[in-house]
Amino acid sequence: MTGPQSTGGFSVRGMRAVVVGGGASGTAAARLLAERGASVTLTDVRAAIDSQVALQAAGVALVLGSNPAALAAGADLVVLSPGVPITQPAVAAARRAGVPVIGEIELASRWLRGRIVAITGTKGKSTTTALTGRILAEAGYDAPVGGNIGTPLATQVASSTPATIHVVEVSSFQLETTDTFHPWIAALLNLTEDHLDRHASFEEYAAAKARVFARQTEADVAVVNADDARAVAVAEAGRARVVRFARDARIDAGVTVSGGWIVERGGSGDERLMRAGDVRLVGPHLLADVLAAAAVARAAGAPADAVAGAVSSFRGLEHAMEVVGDIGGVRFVNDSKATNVDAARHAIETFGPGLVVIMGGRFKGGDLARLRPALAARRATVVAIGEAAPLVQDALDGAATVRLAGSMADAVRTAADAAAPGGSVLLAPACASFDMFEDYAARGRAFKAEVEALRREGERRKEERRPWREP
Ligand code: UMA
Repeated sequence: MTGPQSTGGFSVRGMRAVVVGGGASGTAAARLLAERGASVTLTDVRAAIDSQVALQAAGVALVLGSNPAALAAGADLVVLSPGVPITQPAVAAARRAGVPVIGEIELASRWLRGRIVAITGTKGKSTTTALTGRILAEAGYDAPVGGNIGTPLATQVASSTPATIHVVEVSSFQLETTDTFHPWIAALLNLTEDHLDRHASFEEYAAAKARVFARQTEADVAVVNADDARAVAVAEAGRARVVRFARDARIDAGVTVSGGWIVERGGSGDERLMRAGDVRLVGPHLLADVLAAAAVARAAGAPADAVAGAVSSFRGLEHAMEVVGDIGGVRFVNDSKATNVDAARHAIETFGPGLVVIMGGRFKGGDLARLRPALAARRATVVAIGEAAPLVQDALDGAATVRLAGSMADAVRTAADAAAPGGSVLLAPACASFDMFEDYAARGRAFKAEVEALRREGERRKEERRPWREP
């Protein structure tokens, strides 16, 4: 077990720090830098940002409407929000001028006093991160959850103690701008094509993910999915002790399912952690997330009853295979988080015949045609939305009946019309949301609101059909 992450001597006192991006991450970074004595300027291409007033009150100067290259190039330190690519002109100018450029995760991690558990992978990060946090909390640890899941790591610095275990979801965007980031336990859940609109190639994306292990030593732990050969290769290239979890592959050691139990397999046999049937999440890919969280939490020292207690009471995250409701025998499921082709395929494979899938949005790359077998096997209907609708239609026509919809309201109604009782309507976009929504959460909420509107309409119609009676 290595000690806390803190690199101790890092100071920004008196430095001119420039933060690029004024969303959640940049705002938290700017506040932290100001608290630590830097002279901070935050820049955003938007003309106005939500945190404007709070930032000004914290002494942060704002440059809005553009990200001037000269501002970044004249700084002592540039801190990036994950949504800002390192190839962006102002950032590239800073790098050319020799200014250190780091991300908010890297910045925050330099000041943490506790240890870091980092969870990355193409899919399942948020579910695994949330569940790991719950298991560790159940085991009595101070284990705040943050990072890509929503709460910036920078907001955890002030309350970090040597006993804290920071459970951090890290994206490839965040890992790209790390340098000294050193997780005690790092997990790689899987590795498939994603974010190819931002990373130049799959290799570059995989290299960003591999950075989660880069600073680990023999005293650290690398948790990896034994069902994913590419992920295993990346984990094994690091120095940390590798701990496996597997839903399908046969493993000699690690966390897996055997005889209806989730077990930890070791030299002295299988230790039963909990009954697999007590997992409340929908879909085999979410079972893999449970195994990952159990493996991470066990490596951190959690006892079996903490795993069983936290997992059996966990009903999953909003927008991740979230069962929204049932209308006329049709189940509506919100998997707005399925923003790439593989995640959508996993979601689709969870269902039986007669499935209707709402798909589309802003295309991020990947091969949509890979969904054809799963859709054909379910005699599925696809309702295509957003910018990618023509791409979806071209890629899937023939394997599924494809219909087009101009809005989420239209999509939910078209999907409901196409579905038969006993069937399901699944929102699994395989695309990003930014063409129609602020983010995937807004898309998921829009889906749920439309399902609710549909349910109310149905009830109203039922009411109207009732024979009129004298009051
Ligand atoms: N901006 C610029 N210049 C640019 C690009 C963007 O000024 O060149 C500005 C935008 O105008 C905007 C701000 O930067 O105001 C947005 O920053 P951001 O995109 O980094 O978003 P944040 O609100 O800071 O949220 C980020 C993560 N967003 C992304 O990685 C895109 C959130 O992950 C994370 O929860 C949050 O930090 C806290 O850590 C979201 C996400 O979609 C959930 N992640 C991707 C995913 O999971 O697939 C990686």
